[in-house]
Amino acid sequence: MSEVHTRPVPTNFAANALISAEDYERMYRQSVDNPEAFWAQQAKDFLQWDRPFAQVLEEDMYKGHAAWFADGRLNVTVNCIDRHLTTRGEQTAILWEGDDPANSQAISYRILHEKVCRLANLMKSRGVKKGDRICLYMPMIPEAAYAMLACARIGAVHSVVFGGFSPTSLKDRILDSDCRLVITADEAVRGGKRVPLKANVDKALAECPNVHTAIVVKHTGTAVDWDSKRDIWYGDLIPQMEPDCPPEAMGAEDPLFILYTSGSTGKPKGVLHTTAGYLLMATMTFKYTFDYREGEVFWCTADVGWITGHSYIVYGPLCAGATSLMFEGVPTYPDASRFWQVVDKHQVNIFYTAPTAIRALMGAGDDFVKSTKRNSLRLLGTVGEPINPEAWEWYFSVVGDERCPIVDTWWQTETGAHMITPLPGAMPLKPGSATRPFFGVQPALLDSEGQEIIGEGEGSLVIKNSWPSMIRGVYGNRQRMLDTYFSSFPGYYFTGDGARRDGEGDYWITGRIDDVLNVSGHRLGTAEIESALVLHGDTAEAAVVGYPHDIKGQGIYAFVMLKSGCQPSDTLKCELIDLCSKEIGPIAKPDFIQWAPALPKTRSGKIMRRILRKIACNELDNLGDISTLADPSAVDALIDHRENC
Ligand code: 6R9
Repeated sequence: MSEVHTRPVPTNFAANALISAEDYERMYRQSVDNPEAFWAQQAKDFLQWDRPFAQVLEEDMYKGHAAWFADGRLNVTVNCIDRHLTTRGEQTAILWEGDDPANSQAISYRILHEKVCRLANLMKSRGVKKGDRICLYMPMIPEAAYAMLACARIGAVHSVVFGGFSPTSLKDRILDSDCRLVITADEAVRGGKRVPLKANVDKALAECPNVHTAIVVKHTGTAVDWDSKRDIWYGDLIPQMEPDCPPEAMGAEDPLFILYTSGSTGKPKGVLHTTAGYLLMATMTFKYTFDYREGEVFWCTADVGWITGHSYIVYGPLCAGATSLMFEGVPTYPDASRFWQVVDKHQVNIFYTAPTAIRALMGAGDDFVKSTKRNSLRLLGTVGEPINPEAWEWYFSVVGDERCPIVDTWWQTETGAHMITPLPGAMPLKPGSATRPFFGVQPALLDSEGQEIIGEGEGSLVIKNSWPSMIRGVYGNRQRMLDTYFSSFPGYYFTGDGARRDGEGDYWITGRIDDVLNVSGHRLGTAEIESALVLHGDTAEAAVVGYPHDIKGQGIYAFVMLKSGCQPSDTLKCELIDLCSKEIGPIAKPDFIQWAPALPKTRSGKIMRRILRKIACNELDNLGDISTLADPSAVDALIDHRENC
C-alpha cells in the first residue's frame, strides 16, 4: 500500500486533551482487564440514576445476550434535559439552522423541557403508554428531537424513518413494529426542494389499519389532505397541554428505540437499543472522541433518521449538556460554501460529517471554503464509510487549516456508538485509519477458518465482548439477530466489515464483506434493490452489486435479465429506476443498469456476485476461477453486453 503520512498529536491537543496517550493506555487496559469495575464507575459518573444498579453485566456472546446495569432505573430525558435545568437552563440545547439561510432558532434547555413535556402529554392524551411503538417521519426540524425525547419521557419506543424513504418503506417499517401513532410534518425542505411527508404518510397509512393517530407539524404550510378521525395538528394542540410531564422510571434494559437498517438478506431489520447502556456510551464517546468542552457548539450533519443523528445530534450531546446544531439543509445549497458559512455564523467548534460530503465539496473547489473564516473550529470528524487519504488531506488542510485533528469514527447502527476511533489528544492520526478501539471494545480479525489473526493482518472484523450500547435485538425476530450477528463466528459479534491491522496495531476498515452497499454513507441491501427490480413485469431476474464511485463511495450497478419476448429500452431502464425509488426511496436508484442475457450461477443455482462485481468494476482480465459456473458462457455474454452499453 501507499506510504502512510502519520500526523502526530497536535501540540495544543497533547497538552490539554481530556484523554492523553497515557490516560488512554491506562483506561483501556482497565476497561478490558476489569470491565465491570470500569463501566460501573463510568455509569455513575455520566448518568443520573433514579435507582442505582447493583448488577453491572450479564453476557453470553454465544447467545447474543447482554444486559447492562439491569436492576438500575433511570429516565433518558431526565439525563438529557431535567438535570441541566438548574445549571444551564438558559443555555442553548438545540441550535437549529433552516434550509433557508435566513431561518435559524435557538432552543434553550428550559424550552426543550417544556416542548418535550407538552408533546409527551399530547401522546398520553391519545392513549400512548410505556412500551408502545411510535413512528417518526420528520424533516430536520427541532420537533424531530422533541418527538424522540417525548417518547423517551413516557417510555414509548420510537422508530425514526428517514424522510427520504418511500411510502412503501415507511409502511413496511410501521407494520413490522406495529406502531400505533405517527408523528410527521406537512413537508420537508432540502436544498429548496420540498418532500411531501404528509402525503407519503397518507399513502403508507392506507395499509396500516392499527395506526389511530397522526400528529402533523405545520412546517411549510402547504395544503394537505386530512383524515379528521386520525390526523391532529401539533401546533393547535401543544399550547393546550400541560408544560410538565413526570418522567417514566425506566429499567436500564427497557427499550429506548428501534432503528431499521439494511442487512445482506431480506427486508431491513429493526435494530433495538435499550436505555442505560446506549445512553452511557453515546454520551461517553461524545465527550471523549470529540474532546468536548463545556460551552462548545457541536455540529453533526447527519439526519436524525440514521443512527449518527440519534447518538450525536440528540442523545450524546444533550446528555452531556452541549449545544447541538441541527441543520435542515444540504451542503451545496444555496452554494457549496454553506457548511462553512454555518460554521462561521454559529461559531461551531466541533464538526462531524461524512466522507461523501467532503468529496463532493472538494470537487466544488477550495474557493468555497477559503471565502469563510472557520476559526472557531477545533476538531473535525468523519463517519459512515472509509475516507480516502486524498479527501482526508483536503479536509485537514483546506477546511481545518492544518489546525484541527480529524477523528475517523468507525461504528454501526448495531453498535450504537463509536467503536474504533482516534481520541484526538491520545493518538497520532493516520489518514484513512480509524486507529484504536474505544474503551471496553475488543476487536479481533478472523481468517476464513474463523481463527484469530494475531498482529499485522487482514480479515473479518469481529468484537469479542459485549459493550454497553450493543444491539439488544432485532425487533420481533430474535433468531434473525442471532443468525446475522452471532452465528458466523460463534462467541463473537460479526460486524459485516473487513479490516486490516497494521504493524502498530491501528485498524483500517476496508468496507463491507457482505451484500450490503454503502452509498453516500447510507446502507442498502442488494437484496432489497433486487426485490424492487423484479417487481417489474418485464424482469425475470436481477442481481445488484456495488462499484467504486468518486463521490458516493459506492454506486449501484444492476444486472437485469428480462423475460423472454421483452425488449430492452431506455424507457424500461427509467421504469426500473423509478421502481427502486418508489419502493425504497431515491437513495436506492441504480446508477447503472446492464441488460443481462443470463446471470452467472453456480451449479447449485447461486448467483456468483464475485464475478458480477468484477464486471461492474471493469476488471475484466481478473475474473478469477469461473470453473464452478453452471454455464461459463454467461460471463462472456455479460462482458460483450458491457462493452456495448
Ligand atoms: C455509523 C454508521 C455502518 C457501516 C459499517 C461500515 C461503514 C461507518 C465508518 C465505516 C469505514 C468508518 N462505516 N463508519 N467504514 N470507516 N469510519 O454509519 O452506521 O449506517 O449502520 O453503517 O458503515 O461499513 O459497517 P450504519
